[in-house]
Order: sequence, then C-alpha cells, then structure tokens
Amino acid sequence: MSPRWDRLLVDATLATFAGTAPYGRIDHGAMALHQGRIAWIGPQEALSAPPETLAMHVDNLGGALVTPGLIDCHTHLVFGGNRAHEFDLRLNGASYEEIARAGGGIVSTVKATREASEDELFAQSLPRARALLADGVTTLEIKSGYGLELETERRMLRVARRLGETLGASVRTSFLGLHALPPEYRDDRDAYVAQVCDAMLPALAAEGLVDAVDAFCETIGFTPAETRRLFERATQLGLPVKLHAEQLSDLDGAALVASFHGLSADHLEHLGEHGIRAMAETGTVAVLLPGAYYALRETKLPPIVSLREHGVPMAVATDCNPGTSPLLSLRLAAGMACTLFRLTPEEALRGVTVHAARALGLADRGTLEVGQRADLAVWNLREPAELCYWIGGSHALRQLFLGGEPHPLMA
Ligand code: DI6
Ligand code: FE
Repeated sequence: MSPRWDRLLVDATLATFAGTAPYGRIDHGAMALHQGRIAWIGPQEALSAPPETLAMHVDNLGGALVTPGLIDCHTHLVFGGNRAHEFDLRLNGASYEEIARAGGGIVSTVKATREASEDELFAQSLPRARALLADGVTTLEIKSGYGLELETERRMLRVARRLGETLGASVRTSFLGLHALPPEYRDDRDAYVAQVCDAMLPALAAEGLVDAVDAFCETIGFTPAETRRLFERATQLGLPVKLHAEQLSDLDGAALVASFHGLSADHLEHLGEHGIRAMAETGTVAVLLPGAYYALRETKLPPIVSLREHGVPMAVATDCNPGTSPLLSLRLAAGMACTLFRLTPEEALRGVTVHAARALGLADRGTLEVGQRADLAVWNLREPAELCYWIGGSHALRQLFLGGEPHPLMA
C-alpha cells in the first residue's frame, strides 16, 4: 500500500495559533502535508502507524519550532530609489510633515518610481521581497501609491504580482491611489480624487490587479470625505477596503473604514475610543506598524490596552516603505511591537500569523490546522517567544514550505 501523505514532519515543536494553549503549542508534534494542505496535525504519539509507513518523505525536525508562514499584511515594498537623505534631515530636526510639505516625502519617491521601467522596479524590489522571505514570510501585501497616475500605478501592481510569481510566495495587492496629491493636481484636488475613483480604480480592477483598496486619510493626505468617495466606488466594484488611519492625527478614519466593514485600520497612534468601538463592532483588524513609530521617533503610542479590552484583533506588519519604515524583517516588527507597544510575544506572533491573515481577508492560512495551506516556517529555535526576542541576524529561519513544497530560499 502506498503512503497516505506526501510529507510528514515529526519531532516538531508546533506553534499552531489554534486552540486555547499558549501559542496553540504542541510539543513532540507531528504534521502531515498532502497536496499543498495540512492533512493531519497532533502529538506524534497519536500517529496511527510508524511515520515511514505514512508518508513519502519524513522529516525529523529534532524539536525545532514550526509556525505558520509569517504574513506581512502592510507593505509599500515596490518603489523607485530611496530616501536616506530625508533620514538625515529628520535626524537634524525636520519633521515628516515639514519634509512632505516642502515637496519631499512621498512625492519624491513618486518621481523616482515614475522614472523607473517595469524591469528596473522589479530589480529594485526583488531583494526586499527576498529579505522578507528569508525571515519567514510566505504571504505579503504590497500597495501601489507611488505612481499617482494610471501607467505607474499599473506598473507597480504588475511588479507586485510578478514578485509573487517569481518567488512562489502569495502576494495580495492594494490600490493606494489616494496616497498623496500628485504635483500636477496641486490646485485641483477634486479632479485627482475623481480620476482615482472613476478612471484608475475601475481600470486596474478590470485588469485583475487590485485585491483591496487603501487610502492615506490624514491632514497631509486625504480627507474623510474624499476617502468615503473612494470606498463607495470600491464597494460598487466588490472590492474590500482598508485605511491608513490616525497615524499623525485623529480624523476618525478608523470608524469610517469600519462603517464599510473594512478589513483593517492601520497605524492608529492617534486612535480614540470612538474608533475602537466601531472597529470592535465590525471586527476590523488593527494593524500596528512599530517600524514607522520607531523611524519617526513618534512618542504617542497606539491605545493597545483599550484595543485589547475591546477584543479588537491586532496584527503587526513592517509597513516596509522608503520614507517612514525601511524595515525588512517582520520578526523585528513583532519584536518592536513587544518592546515599544507592550504586546506580549504571543500577541505579536498572532499579529503576524492569524490576525494578519484576517487583515488580508484570507481564511486559509495563519494557523496550523487541518485543511489550511501548508505554508510553514521551520526555525532554528525552540521557543516561540524567541521569534520576537532575537534582534537581527540571519540564523533564525531553517526552512520555508510554500504550498507543502520546500522553498529554495535564496534561489
Ligand atoms: N503612511 C506611511 O507611513 C507611509 N505611507 C503612509 O501613508 C509612508 C510612505 C512614504 O513616506 O513614502
Ligand atoms: Fe503604510
């Protein structure tokens, strides 16, 4: 009789993030992978027969930790150039807002991105995506928003899709046309918002390039009324919405995105009780971005205690972007969420697995359970908290599995 399963992992420390045990932990665990999914999981002693008789391949992990592949649910990973000179300006006292108002900031990356061909953008972005994978990521979200005109927004989203295909990872795209007002529309905001809502979004959605719709609702970004107009159009097109909300000020964006049953409200340093209640009611995920908090030397903390009390699911992401979070390790983002935001290591790790999956509207990943996609990270570590504890280094990840197949990491 041929074995039942493609692959069986034995002597694993499984952090399943399912069930009620801390981390959903199973010591001396076994997990079967079959046709890209998890086919069996439990204590090794509960296997019905010797491992070799059950699967084509048996991997003895010698106690190594296995988690779901990590999920980075908020990145701006595709962009041209970099903004190291602004880092220098900020260290000398200039604020992010001042730099943005003086024509730097997002708009300077827009210029570099518009000037880059599709192949150049791909070549610049690929090492960043690889870095995330090398640190355990198997699913990532990538936003547009540095084109601010149809051709370049399309180019960014095409590059995002191509990164997923090239690396064999799952990429979810978000259209972020309302990221900044492009210079050519400086005197006509309405015309730009109309262009985004009535021309760019429908065209890109029709090309299958948009999985969700995002906006930067902020005093230096777009107003709640402009955001609402975009969300109404997204809803008409059947696309889910999410929002950069309450990063620098409280415009009540979290309540707005919740009113559209949005996937997530992201940043949230200036979030108040009203927004928290609205998110709790609709189950909108709070995406915490400690990399931006750190790089901007922000001092106002997101209201973690209240989010926790109201049972709002909290995700953690890198916000990888050239301006406010040039961060290429989701593990470090989780560590920062502990050190800077006072999440527990378990909360931070749920934030880069099960809650991150929910922030992307994906029900088939983020936990180790029967029927889930076999996207896994195997670590040279024993304790789940070590994932948040080590700072830097490339020693942590041993192996990634994507859809049940070992991934040739750096190929
Ligand atoms: N908030 C952020 O932190 C990034 N975008 C946004 O809306 C910053 C993007 C940048 O500065 O390039
Ligand atoms: Fe962002």
